[in-house]
Amino acid sequence: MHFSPEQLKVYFIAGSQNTNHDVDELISIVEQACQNGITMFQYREKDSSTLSFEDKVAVAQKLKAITSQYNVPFIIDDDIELMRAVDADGIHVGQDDTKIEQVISTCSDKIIGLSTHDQNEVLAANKIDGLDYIGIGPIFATNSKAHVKEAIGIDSLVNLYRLANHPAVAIGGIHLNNVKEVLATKVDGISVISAITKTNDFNKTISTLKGEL
Ligand code: TZP
Ligand code: MG
Repeated sequence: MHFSPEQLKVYFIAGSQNTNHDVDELISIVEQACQNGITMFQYREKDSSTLSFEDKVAVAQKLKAITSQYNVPFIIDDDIELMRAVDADGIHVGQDDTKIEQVISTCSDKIIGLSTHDQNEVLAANKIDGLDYIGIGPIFATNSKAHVKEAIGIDSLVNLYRLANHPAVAIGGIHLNNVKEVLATKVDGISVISAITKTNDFNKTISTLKGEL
């Protein structure tokens, strides 16, 4: 799938560890998120995940069948083998994951994303040709990621986004009560786990994350 920065607007991330290891619940949430307007989805099976590679392939195939109906790019977190097994649309890696150079050299046909946290990481990302977007965060404190780095806050987001020469998505602790501050920075998109996995009103939550409400 061709990448466009518009696809970053509401970038939903989830794996079975975010639904108490209930895969059916995960699939149902992704379907409702797609129906209500997410623009990108990342399957992130990490932290306390208990799925085998074969399990992940089976789940990823089901998720991709859903996202593709809605033209939502299907991204895999840090697993080139899984991405190839299901022919996902892209891959996202963090600084301690598969090396971005390896991703760039082997996945140039795919959408490629990289997480960044500080000025050095953003400046290093600026030099990477073939990188489609960066994540900047965590913006606020979050419980959704193990070994999460320190929250950087809105002012640092503004500074890092100004330095960045790739499109960027803000991530970490973004909820309906603070998303307006993040949208005001004019970053390309908002990325969330729990704001969507824990919502009971998908339409309101996703519209608010888009800045429509
Ligand atoms: N990377 C940095 S913070 C984070 C990830 C995957 C977790 C975001 O989850 P939430 O629930 O939106 O704070
Ligand atoms: Mg590419």
